[in-house]
Amino acid sequence: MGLEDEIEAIEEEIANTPYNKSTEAHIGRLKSKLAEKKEKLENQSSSGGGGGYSVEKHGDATVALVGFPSVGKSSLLNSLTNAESETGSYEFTTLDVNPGMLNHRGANIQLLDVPGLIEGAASGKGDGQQVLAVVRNADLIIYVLSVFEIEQYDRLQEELYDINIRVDQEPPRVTVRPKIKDGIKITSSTDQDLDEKTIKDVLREHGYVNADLNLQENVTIDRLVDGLMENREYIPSITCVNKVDLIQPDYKETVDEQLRERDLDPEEVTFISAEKEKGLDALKDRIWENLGLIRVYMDKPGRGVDWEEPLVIEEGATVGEAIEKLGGEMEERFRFARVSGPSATHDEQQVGTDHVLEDEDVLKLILRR
Ligand SMILES: Nc1nc2c(ncn2[C@@H]2O[C@H](COP(=O)(O)OP(=O)(O)OP(=O)(O)O)[C@@H](O)[C@H]2O)c(=O)[nH]1
Ligand SMILES: [Mg+2]
Repeated sequence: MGLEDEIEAIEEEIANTPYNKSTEAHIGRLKSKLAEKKEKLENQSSSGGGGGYSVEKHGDATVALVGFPSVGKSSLLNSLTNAESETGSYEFTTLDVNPGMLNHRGANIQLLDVPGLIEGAASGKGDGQQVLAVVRNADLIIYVLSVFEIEQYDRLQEELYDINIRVDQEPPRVTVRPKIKDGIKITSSTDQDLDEKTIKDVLREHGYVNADLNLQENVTIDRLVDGLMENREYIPSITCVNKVDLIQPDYKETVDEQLRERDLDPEEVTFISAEKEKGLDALKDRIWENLGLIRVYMDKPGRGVDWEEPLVIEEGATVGEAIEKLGGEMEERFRFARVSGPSATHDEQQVGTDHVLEDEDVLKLILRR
């Protein structure tokens, strides 16, 4: 039996096994086996070459637009960035990943227009697997839905889950440390719904014989398996609904209802028209907010504060991390820094490398000669 057949057989068995206390450990073993076999298959096909759609990361962050064919991804990319992605009223216009750069609040955000992945892959007109692999590298996913096809959201979610992207999930708080003897020991900060046997069977299926497992959440089988696998990506998402220029105002309530059915709060969804360039500023702000970035304006010796091109770094970053991003010989020559703005108790506060910066701080580095 080939790997693909084995995977299919396991999937079928999982689907046909009712979940209850007496089958829990069995299902745990099956799901673990499935995860391991899928990883093996993935490694086989990626080492087999075949080119693919690798797009280099550029800028301060990378955002992937995902959606069915013809929902307006290319139109959106073109209206938000400097890119000129082909658009058309027929499907599968884009069969390669098109990058564009969006400059917003001083940050350079790389936007990737990912082709109509689903039908594209099914019809052989694009390589769905490889296209989706590009999405795995993104810092944020934008679901692009057309106003008349909100239900496509379900399918997009499934596709992303299948390629091991966990959208809007925190990584499981699971740590495992292999040992050389004494079997498997479990410590947990909370009560667990899973039986100890299930948890141990899952670990064994992943090849652990002796190990310390620490759980900081009440895990499900899926979360436990995810926590043990290294090929999962945890990426936040936002959703935008395009082509709103085509609906009558009274249809909006229907759309809202369809969103709510999918646990999407209409208030948190951005309604846009890529073609009529409506709602794009709101979308840019949402992108910025969900990337978790901050701007730090550098006060350069003799040149004053550069308000045009801030240093863009992750929320929670320290002065030390800012210096790292600046690169060069700053690190060795650093004596101390002066910070003004939201993170400072007063103007020009003297701080060290462990000071945590905030959005719109002004940073001056005092260096050794
Ligand atoms: N009315 C209206 N039409 C739009 C809007 N955005 C895109 N379109 C049209 O929808 C069609 C498809 O747009 P594309 O941008 O090519 O869609 P896509 O998602 O890139 O499609 P693929 O590349 O095939 O995956 C084109 O005819 C666009 O002109 C919009 O906001 N309103
Ligand atoms: Mg396109």
